[in-house]
Amino acid sequence: MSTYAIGDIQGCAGSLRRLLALIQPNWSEDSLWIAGDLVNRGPDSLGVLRKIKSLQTEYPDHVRCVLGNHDIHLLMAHYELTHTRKGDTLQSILSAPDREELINWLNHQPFLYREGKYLMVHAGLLPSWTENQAESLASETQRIMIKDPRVFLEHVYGNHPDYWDDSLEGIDRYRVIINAMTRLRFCTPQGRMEFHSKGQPQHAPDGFFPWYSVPHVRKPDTIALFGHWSQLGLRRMPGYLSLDSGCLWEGTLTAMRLEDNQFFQVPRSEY
Ligand SMILES: [Mn+2]
Repeated sequence: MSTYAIGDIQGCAGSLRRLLALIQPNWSEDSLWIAGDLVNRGPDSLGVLRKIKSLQTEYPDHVRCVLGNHDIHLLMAHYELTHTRKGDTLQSILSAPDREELINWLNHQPFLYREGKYLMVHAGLLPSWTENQAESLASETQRIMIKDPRVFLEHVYGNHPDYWDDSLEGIDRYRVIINAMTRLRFCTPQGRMEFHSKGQPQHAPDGFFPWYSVPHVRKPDTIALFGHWSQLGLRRMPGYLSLDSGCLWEGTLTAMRLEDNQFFQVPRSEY
């Protein structure tokens, strides 16, 4: 039984095909975990979304996926709450005959997946969150979003408040949860988030640190899997595994086998 964790695919359907051919999952026992940002910027967002949806539909207990910031951007574009931006490759999905089914499927993906000692999010976790709290905040947010995605997403964009407080309510509460789980790279030891810097972890703005390098209250034997940070790249650290090996940026697409930390890589492909 093997679990393969994959970082940001971002529409690189050809690389995904080659990676699946390389690892050849045995679907009766192996699992595939995907750390979000299935779509956008790469050449075939529609192909990736269809592939992962069909795999999860066929093997629901073996394919796990969390939402990333580009996936949220797609949902917002679908509900006409935002315009697509230069460089976006979402139009193929928005024009697809199966658009409604694809969006509905994406809408039902969680912000966090937890199994055993692993917690998978797209971007990060705040230092004051226990693993139980992070899991319950993620499912609370998902429940609210599923109820009425258009109304929920209309107010969810924004950088403030930029810190967590247990007493936060309403849209402020969900904005902090979603920003941490889908956009976070740098924060202060107190958990104040910064959203402008995308560079290498050593280039943190003054007073900020990579979120995984400040002390967290989570149990030390848990491992957070995340993507979102191509400048950080594939990196194994005590308690953390960074999975975005920059497929989109001339890098590679990586599957890390969690049981033995062996990794499998394919190069970026043009289709
Ligand atoms: Mn991302």
